[in-house]
Amino acid sequence: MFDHDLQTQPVEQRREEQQRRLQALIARVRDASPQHRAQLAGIDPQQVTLDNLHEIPTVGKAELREYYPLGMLCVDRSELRRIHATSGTSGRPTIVAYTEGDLEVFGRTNARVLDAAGASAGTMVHNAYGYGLFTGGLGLHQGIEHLGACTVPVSGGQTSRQVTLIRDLEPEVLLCTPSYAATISDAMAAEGIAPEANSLKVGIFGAEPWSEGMRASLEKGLGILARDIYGMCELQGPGIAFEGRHTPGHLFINEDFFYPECIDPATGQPVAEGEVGELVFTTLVKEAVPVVRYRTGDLASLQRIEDPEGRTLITMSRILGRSDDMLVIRGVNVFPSEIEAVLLGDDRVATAYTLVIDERGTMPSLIAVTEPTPQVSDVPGLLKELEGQLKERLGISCQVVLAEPGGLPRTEVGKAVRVQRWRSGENSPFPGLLT
Ligand code: DLL
Repeated sequence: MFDHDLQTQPVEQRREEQQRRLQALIARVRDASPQHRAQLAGIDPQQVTLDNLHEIPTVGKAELREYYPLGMLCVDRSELRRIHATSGTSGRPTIVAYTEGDLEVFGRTNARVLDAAGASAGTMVHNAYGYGLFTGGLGLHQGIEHLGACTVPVSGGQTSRQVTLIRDLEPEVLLCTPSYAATISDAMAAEGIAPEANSLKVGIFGAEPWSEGMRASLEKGLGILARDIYGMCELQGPGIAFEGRHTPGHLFINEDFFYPECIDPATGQPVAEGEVGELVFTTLVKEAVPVVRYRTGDLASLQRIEDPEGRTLITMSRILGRSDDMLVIRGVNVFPSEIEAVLLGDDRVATAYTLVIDERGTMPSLIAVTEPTPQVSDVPGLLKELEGQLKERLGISCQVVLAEPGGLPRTEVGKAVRVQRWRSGENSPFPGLLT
């Protein structure tokens, strides 16, 4: 196991180190930037412990925006080695920066991710996460090099070239978003490459939500083991947490570098182990832009498990949703991942889908648009069955509509956009969708 001693050390021993790192972090950043000064005013680093950390105020995306671009920087500019940013749906992107030391941690934590999925020195890794300001491509690249494996730094897009490279270079590992993996899987099928005939053994997918239905579909379509990776730009990028080969559903958190808490998003109070709440992280060793108690907006639970491979790192569940992407349809909370789980659990429809919130009437209603696969013979029966399953799972009705095969947008670069709003007076978001 890569970094074996640190990944398997006794929990108490790690806790002592986390405690030391926490106090050193607070002492180091307290006066280092205007944001940290405001957040940590009056706090004595010696008094901060892992047990009372939750009394320190949190920070969130709003602060990162306020101190844009580098107002949270805690080192001299001359110490910076790289800049990354989130795409940002509107307005200013979030800028993050890395020192030499931060890049070393970036590589090391992502090497743990790759190792847990079965990669090692000598493995060839097809890296189709986007390169550039997005942290996915270069972050995992750093991990592959750290592990001593070989990178095919292809980035996203140009799917037919991706398929050619996979066929000709025979990599064992595929890295990309789950939605792009679905696009690659469809393109391989269209070229007549059977799942068992490709060289791929494992895919490490993340950067966007994906369900167990999507996992099953990717594992079947690509003939691989599909594993989850979690991260975010504000903390570092990829490499915060990862599933092991034997622990699907549980992501080990690199907690010696990223200390996790789970809080009730409404009250801010810690929730019990195993209970769902919002993840909050403190970057224990980050130098350039450290964050103390960063609210991620991501909902999950924390749990200690027995790892057959011996890791003692705490785990998080897969991301169950974001505190801000929950749809409220006629008073019912609906997470897009719930709908995905139903649609992708059915072999008769394709992995591409989009949700339309129909806001033309007095009350919004939900339409799921998907595509049939060639084996569907009874379309009305299929729609009725899917609508029944969705009603049972969501507690409200969701109409299901089929687009022409190939009619829905496929992800090529960036993250999948799964939810569209259809407002009064607008044309249907998809040709062929009922009006
Ligand atoms: O998406 C970093 C990353 C790159 C992670 C490659 C994994 C692989 P951001 O662009 O800042 O960073 O987006 C972070 O994406 O707060 C989650 O809401 C979501 N997200 C990331 N990974 C997962 C995942 C990268 N495995 C935001 N499951 C996070 C669900 C995820 N959501």
